[in-house]
Amino acid sequence: MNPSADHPHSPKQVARVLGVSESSLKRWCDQGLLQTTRTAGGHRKVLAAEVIRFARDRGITIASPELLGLPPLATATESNCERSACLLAEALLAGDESLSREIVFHLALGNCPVARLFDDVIARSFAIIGDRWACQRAEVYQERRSCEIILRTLMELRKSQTVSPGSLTACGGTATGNLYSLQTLMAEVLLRDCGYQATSLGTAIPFDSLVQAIHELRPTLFWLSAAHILDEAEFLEGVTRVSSACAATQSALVAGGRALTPQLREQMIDVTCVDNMQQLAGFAKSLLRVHRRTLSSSQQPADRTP
Ligand code: B12
Repeated sequence: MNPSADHPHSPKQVARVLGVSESSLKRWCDQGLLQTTRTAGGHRKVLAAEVIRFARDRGITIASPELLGLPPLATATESNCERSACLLAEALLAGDESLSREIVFHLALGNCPVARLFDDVIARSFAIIGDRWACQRAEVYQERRSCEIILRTLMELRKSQTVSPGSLTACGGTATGNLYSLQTLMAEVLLRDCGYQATSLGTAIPFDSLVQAIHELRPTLFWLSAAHILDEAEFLEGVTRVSSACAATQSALVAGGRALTPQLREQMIDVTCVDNMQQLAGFAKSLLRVHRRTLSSSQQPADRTP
């Protein structure tokens, strides 16, 4: 089955996908709740993206996602993530925003942890797109358009997140010369998912300004995203200043990105370097536990201490 968004499905097939009766399905189409198209022969059809949108808006669990070419919801297994990454790469290269968005939300609202969605589905789909570009089977505009689609989709995911007031804070971004925005937005959405009041400061920020941000915002956690480094010596000098600013404000400093070679990591003092979003989630959650423990022990009434 070709799982593209514009693959039309008959009401009978959609009823099976949603696990409902054909009559209910036809009634929803009649009521215009489910957008349909007509074939040349006048038969009603429903597009995959519309089925996923309808199910999500009505809180209907998709009984047979595989009939839409989507992986089963239940488990974020390796093969499901691999299949979703391929599906997403095809949708992005085709510029199909609605299917790309639905795939991401389908997984995010299913049981796929956000960190795995970012590492094993979205990052992997961009590796596929990067390989296609590298062997001239994809155009630069397709790569850039894919970035824009995923940036908008992650912004929408961010909008659907709520973080309770008084939560620990986090902020971060990329330094001068680094134009990559996907990774720092991912860090923001992931840390919000972990319960932090997290804000991405954006891209290509001079180190002086990053240092100023740390002193002014005093985050519990500060992240540095390094997908591209213009000048390694300058970068290391900048990281040293960021690291001492974090020491002064007791902010935990974490860095990630393909440009962080092992040689560079060795020279980055008091910086926790991670390889992916799952490691960032692990780091953030352990920091949260430490803070909660400190908080609860500081709230212990003095007289209760033995
Ligand atoms: C999209 C893209 C761009 C876009 C980015 C747009 C955007 N809005 O972000 C733009 C157009 C900016 C770009 C520019 C360039 N690019 Co480019 N780009 C890519 C592409 C296609 C995808 C990269 C991407 O965003 N992946 C999605 C992210 C989420 O995945 P990721 O980076 O792997 O990140 C994961 C982990 O590394 C980790 N992680 C990464 N960063 C961080 C940060 C933190 C805090 C944490 C916790 C984790 C973490 O978690 C992420 C999720 O798993 C790759 C191809 C590929 N194979 O990947 C080429 C690629 C990376 N680009 C490349 C190059 C050379 C460039 C340029 C230098 C080209 C040029 N000469 O101008 C410029 C540099 C621009 C600059 N000064 O910053 C090369 C890099 C080669 C190398 N040896 O490293 C690649 C591999 C293309 C190629 N095949 O040659 N690029």
